[in-house]
Amino acid sequence: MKFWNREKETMPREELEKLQLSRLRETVKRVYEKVPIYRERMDAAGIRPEDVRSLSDLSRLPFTVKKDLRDTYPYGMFAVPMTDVVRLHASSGTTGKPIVVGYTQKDLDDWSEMIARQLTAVGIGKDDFIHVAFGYGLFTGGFGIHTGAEKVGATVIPVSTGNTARQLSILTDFGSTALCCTPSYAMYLAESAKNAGLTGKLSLRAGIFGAEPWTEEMRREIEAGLGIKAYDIYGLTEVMGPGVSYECPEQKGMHVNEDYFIVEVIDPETEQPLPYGEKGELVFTSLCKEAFPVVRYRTRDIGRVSCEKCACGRTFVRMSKPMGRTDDMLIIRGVNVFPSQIETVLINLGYKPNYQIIVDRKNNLDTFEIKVEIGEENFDDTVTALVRKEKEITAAMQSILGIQPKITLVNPRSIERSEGKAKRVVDLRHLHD
Ligand code: DLL
Repeated sequence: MKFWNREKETMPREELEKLQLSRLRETVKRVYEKVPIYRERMDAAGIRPEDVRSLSDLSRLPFTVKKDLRDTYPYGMFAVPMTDVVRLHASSGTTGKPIVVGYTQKDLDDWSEMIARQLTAVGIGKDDFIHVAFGYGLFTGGFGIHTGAEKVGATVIPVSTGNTARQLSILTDFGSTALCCTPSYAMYLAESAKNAGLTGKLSLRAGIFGAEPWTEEMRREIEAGLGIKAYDIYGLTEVMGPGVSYECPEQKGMHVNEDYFIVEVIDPETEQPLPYGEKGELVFTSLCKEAFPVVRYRTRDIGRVSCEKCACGRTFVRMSKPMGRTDDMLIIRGVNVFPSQIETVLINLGYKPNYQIIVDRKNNLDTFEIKVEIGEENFDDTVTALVRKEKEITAAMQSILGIQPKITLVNPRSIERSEGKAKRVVDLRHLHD
């Protein structure tokens, strides 16, 4: 088993919790002194930094939510002077202002350490050519992975997104051995490689994918399509970017970098902490961040955390793949629907995960359509065969979702491919409000 930092990654729990507590106390003290919104909230809750005496006191601190970051746009939650900030990233909200986060040089060093941990864990190092097809820019994916990849001494190819034909020639000519991008773009690259007759001709052997939900079924598709092992990585701009948690070769959840973050699980309705093992909203507190510390940041991501021992030897807890976001979940005619359920059904029936969900409202009733792309091989199918397929998908969806969508089969390659995060859902209901 390979480790970038064995001492930290396998730290006995007791020692780790001691370290977490001292770092938590420092963080809380710093935000109280430097960031007005934290001080106001803590004063209102009647808690002072010195009241944090054990890790369980964390649950007495107020939550931080995305709106707080918007309300203090752009730099209102920074805890160091701008002269110490060496980089900014931002997350583009679909509505309103983006949120802006900053990093000191130490923050960037810590971030690359976290990426280096995963790369090393999955056997990517000096000998590798890492093809980074995450976007470089305000999005954290490109630069985040980049510096960690340099840290392990790999040859980094900063391709960024776009121009799939060029991506394919770089993959081929430069001999990329590892690929980092969104899972939906990895699928598209696999499909494009196949169409270009490149299947089996690439040197790729591993990939690290994240930034959007993807199912185990999708993992198998990517692995088969590109002939690689595919690993998951999780993170979010507000908390840091990619690398908050990472999959090890056991692939039974993502290890949270617990010397840098504390993860809690809460009931999103009651806001009460839940024991590890139960499903709920993930909440993160940073322990080392200087420029943009976060205390109890509510991610809206729904998942589970397991503290069972991992066979890899890491003592960090593992989080499940986020099962969707509280704000991604669709409520259609009163039924909760997650796009990941739809993806699972389609792949299990032998379709590629090229689909789009369209929700609208007619005569005060929700309409629910799923466009599903057929494969090239079905292009010449008879109408009867296609109708049979639609019926089969409809029945499978009905049994899993508990609600019946209208299934529309569409031509191969007619659903727009994404270079970054896929846009699976078109919800038009707000137009009628
Ligand atoms: O997506 C950071 C990132 C870049 C992660 C590259 C991994 C790789 P945001 O754009 O702020 O940051 O989006 C964060 O994306 O709250 C999750 O809902 C979702 N997400 C991120 N990673 C995963 C994953 C980046 N592995 C939001 N599985 C998060 C499922 C993920 N969802």
